[in-house]
Amino acid sequence: MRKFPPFLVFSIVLCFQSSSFMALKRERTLAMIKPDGIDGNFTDRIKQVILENGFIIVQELMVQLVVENATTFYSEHSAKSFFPNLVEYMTSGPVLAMVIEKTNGISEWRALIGPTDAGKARVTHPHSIRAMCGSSTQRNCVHGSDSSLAAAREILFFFGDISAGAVAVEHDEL
Ligand code: FUP
Repeated sequence: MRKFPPFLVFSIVLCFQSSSFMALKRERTLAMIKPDGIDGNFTDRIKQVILENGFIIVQELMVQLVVENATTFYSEHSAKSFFPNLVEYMTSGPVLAMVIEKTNGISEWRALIGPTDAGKARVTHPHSIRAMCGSSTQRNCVHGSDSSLAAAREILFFFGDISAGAVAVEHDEL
């Protein structure tokens, strides 16, 4: 039988282990139900989808964002023409922020929510959450972090740094 040099065998095993480890990484991400989702009474249905798809909800917080909060959260879009409308919408009512966790949770949650434009989502991703409860590009009902960097920043925003002016709202006050 042909013998392979030990360093080659070692490298192949290492590559295999690290790629399978990366593919099975448990991740936390930020899921948010936006004002139209809360207002339309979609909270329970969205949470049901989250749990049915194997996520656990680690933490949750219902908050009323103020302009400063929404401006910071969406700062990467601050130069865009839609930004003032986005901030107005995001401060128009309470949002429910959740830290959710699953293997490959960041991409899994993004896949579940569907495309940004809820109108298009209804055509191309009819089973997505945005197709279920969103109505446009702006009023798209839910948010999901798009990278591990964004997930870390956004989780910190709501669950580490939230003292910067947002008002926590009890569920039964709504
Ligand atoms: P997504 O990651 O799918 O939430 O989408 P983006 O980061 O591109 O956009 C963030 C938010 O900006 C969207 F959820 C809605 C809003 N938006 C608009 O209102 N108009 C646009 O043309 C694009 C985005």
